[in-house]
Amino acid sequence: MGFRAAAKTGKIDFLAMVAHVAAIVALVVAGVSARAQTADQGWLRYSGGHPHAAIPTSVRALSSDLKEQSAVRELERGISGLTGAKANADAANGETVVGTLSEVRKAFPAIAAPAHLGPHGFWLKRTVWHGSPLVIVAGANEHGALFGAFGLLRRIAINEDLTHLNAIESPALPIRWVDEWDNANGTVERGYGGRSIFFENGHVRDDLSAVGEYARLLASVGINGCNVNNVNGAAPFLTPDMLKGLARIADAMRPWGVRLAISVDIASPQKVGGLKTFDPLDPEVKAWWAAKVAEIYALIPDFMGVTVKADSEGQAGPASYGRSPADAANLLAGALEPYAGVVLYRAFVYNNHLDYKDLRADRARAAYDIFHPLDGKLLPNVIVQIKEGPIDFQAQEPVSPLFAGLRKTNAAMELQITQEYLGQQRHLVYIAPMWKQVLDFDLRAEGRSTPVKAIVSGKAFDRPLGGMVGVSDVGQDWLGSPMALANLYAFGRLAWNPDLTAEQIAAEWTRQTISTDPEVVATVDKMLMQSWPAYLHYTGPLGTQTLTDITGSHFGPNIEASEGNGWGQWHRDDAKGIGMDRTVATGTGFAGQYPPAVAKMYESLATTPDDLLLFFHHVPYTYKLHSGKTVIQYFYDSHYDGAAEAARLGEEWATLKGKIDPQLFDDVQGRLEYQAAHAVVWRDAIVQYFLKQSGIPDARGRAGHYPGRLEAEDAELSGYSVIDVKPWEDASGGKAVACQGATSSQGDRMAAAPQTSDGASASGASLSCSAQFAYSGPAGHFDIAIQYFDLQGGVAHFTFNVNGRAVASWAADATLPSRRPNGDNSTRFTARGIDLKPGDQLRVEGTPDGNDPAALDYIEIHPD
Ligand code: GCW
Repeated sequence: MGFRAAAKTGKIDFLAMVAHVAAIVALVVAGVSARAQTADQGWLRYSGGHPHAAIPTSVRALSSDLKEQSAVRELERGISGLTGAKANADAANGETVVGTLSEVRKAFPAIAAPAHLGPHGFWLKRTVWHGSPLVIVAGANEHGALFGAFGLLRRIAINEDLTHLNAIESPALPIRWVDEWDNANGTVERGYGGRSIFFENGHVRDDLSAVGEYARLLASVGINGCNVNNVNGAAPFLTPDMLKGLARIADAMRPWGVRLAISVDIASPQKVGGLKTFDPLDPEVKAWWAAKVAEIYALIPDFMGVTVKADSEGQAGPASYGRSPADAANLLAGALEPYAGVVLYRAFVYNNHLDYKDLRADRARAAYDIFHPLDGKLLPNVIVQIKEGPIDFQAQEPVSPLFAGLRKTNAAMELQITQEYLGQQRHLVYIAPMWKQVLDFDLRAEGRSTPVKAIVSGKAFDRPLGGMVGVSDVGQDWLGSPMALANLYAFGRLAWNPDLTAEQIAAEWTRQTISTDPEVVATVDKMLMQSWPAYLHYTGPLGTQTLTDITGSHFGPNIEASEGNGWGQWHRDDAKGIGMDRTVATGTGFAGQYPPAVAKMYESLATTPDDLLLFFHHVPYTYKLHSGKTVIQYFYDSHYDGAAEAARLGEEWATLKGKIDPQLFDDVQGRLEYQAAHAVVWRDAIVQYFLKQSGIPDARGRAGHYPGRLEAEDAELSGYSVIDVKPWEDASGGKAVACQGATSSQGDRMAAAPQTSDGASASGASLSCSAQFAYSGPAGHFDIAIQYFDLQGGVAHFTFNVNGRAVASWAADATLPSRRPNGDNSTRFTARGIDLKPGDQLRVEGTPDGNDPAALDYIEIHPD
């Protein structure tokens, strides 16, 4: 879980601390890399303090089935870990028995068992048998029994009273998958948790122990499928060698009931099979797939199926032959049908060369326009996998209208657990509240209540299949951030039971992962629940989507990146107003894709909720929201509020010091400090951009005014030269300084030829630059934030001096996106508790390294 914190703090004695901290960091890093990757690092900690005499520690299975055996091992490990009692202590104290419902009936004929359990469901019962306690973990089948074991352990871990335990559960959705976007070379597309646990160097890894642990984590929350490879570039996964490796992955997951699925490239018959064509209607192509699928099932008898991305973002598809997605989906479905395999055909099909000038063009329309006409034409083992919103995992979108547009077709909802557009695990964003909004949204199809959760469970339109698919993208550091695991947990829990609330799930996760201390639980849950609204507030509210660099990192602010190109993630801002007109009357007509009641709501400005206003309407900046505020003022306010909310997350976490695991405390504290600083980068970028664009001042006087801020470009520079940052809004005032040979408006060629400093630096370094600021405020005690750009491709060093004395020094060694100075890598170091008086000289010295020119944006001085 090593986190290279990008936001740093320092005291006046910082230099002395550096060596000490470095030593600790080295120890921690060594410890982490030596430590195996296990599910215990997730929520399966099973740490003590839960005396549960009610649960006998003697555990046995009623059959030799693999999943029942896993259940027994997990119960032994979990009960002893949680209660402190030795496993299998004494059968005379009763026993915990695992089996299927029919096995249980046979073994305990006198006990009244439920007549029926839903598919994969379970029954947990505490009773007395021949005078001793008996706990029954009974599944509808062996898989249900395994889920039951985890269900029992969860109840112990969250301190439920189990004396009268008698519970029945079954999953609401049949398909509960995670998708991984892993590439054969070991990278993970949009993964922020390190390299692949499945692949390296073009092959399946030799050591798959992490895969087994991952499957254990997944099983514990009811997940039953895992697609292990990227939907992009999937052809190499069908070679004979790769299939053998994939069979080993399936073996590693099998004890936990997690079945393997893979992404396939629809052009594989040509790319892998050497055929001249991949036309889905060609008989040779059909035969090729039949043979390939037979080869797969010979190796992996419980193979679950395939996922397809076709005719989308450069992936080949049936359109090459004038065929429809139904032709391609049915081709694969036909091949998989004899083995009961399924096809998850992604509805993420759109033209990424749209004409920006065409006010009727709209990417949001694509999924419905393409798939609605195919309703009823897809085979029963095809499931259309629909992203939760019509664009692409934005911080906020309306629900995809396609959920209501397929009534004779199975549908699954795809969402992202990995935080591609939600701060990439560097920001704390608990996504369950957003998923809940989607699941609970009532599309009013056929004029009746049809919430998305009823559609994807198959109930609303009486479909046999349906589900939820979460793009998880774990790596060798799981999700990269320990708090982000709450999202993986929440995904599984919601796929099992979409009626749970986000708060309930947060509390369950916190109790299992961090502490059962009610104060800790309350604080962590509050933070989790605040985190998505906060992120929305500082990144792009009112339905503008995430105002990020959509053609690059998808991380930092970049407002115009979505405009003027063919990608269609437009918000259409200009000097007068902002928003996409998606109405039927005057816009793209997207609103009309919803069933009538919802279409009517979005068609009218008066009834569109404020939080999606700009997704559906283009309005002047002066347009008044339902709240009475103008759009522009809302932009200013929400960004200031959002940044303050982000800062509050850190303050709340600080109250947990001494109450939770110290390593976790420090790790998360570093991340939250970074997040608070990056929220300021977001705030300033968006606020200054729209101030300039609209020309309308902030009624509260904040936009464009930064108390205590001194711009680097106004400082006395030695060696540093002024650069234009791109996009301009990512630097305070649009400019920064870089220690480089020549000014580059692109931020290119940085640090090509660092200049010799004036020689007065405390470190005596010869290749550094400096920016000197004269302090003119009142005397006092201050925190001084130094905002700089931490680029990839080099580790620049900084020193901060007051009146020639070095008070802090640090390395720009964070792993943030981009090789150019911009909002992806704008970050800060805060020197705390510094005494200043008028006339003091503050100096930042930057020493470039490699591609990193020690670029500096500003310093900001605040009373501490
Ligand atoms: O959000 C976008 C991502 C791509 C991804 C694509 C998809 C796998 O930026 O990285 O490709 O969605 O969902 O297919």
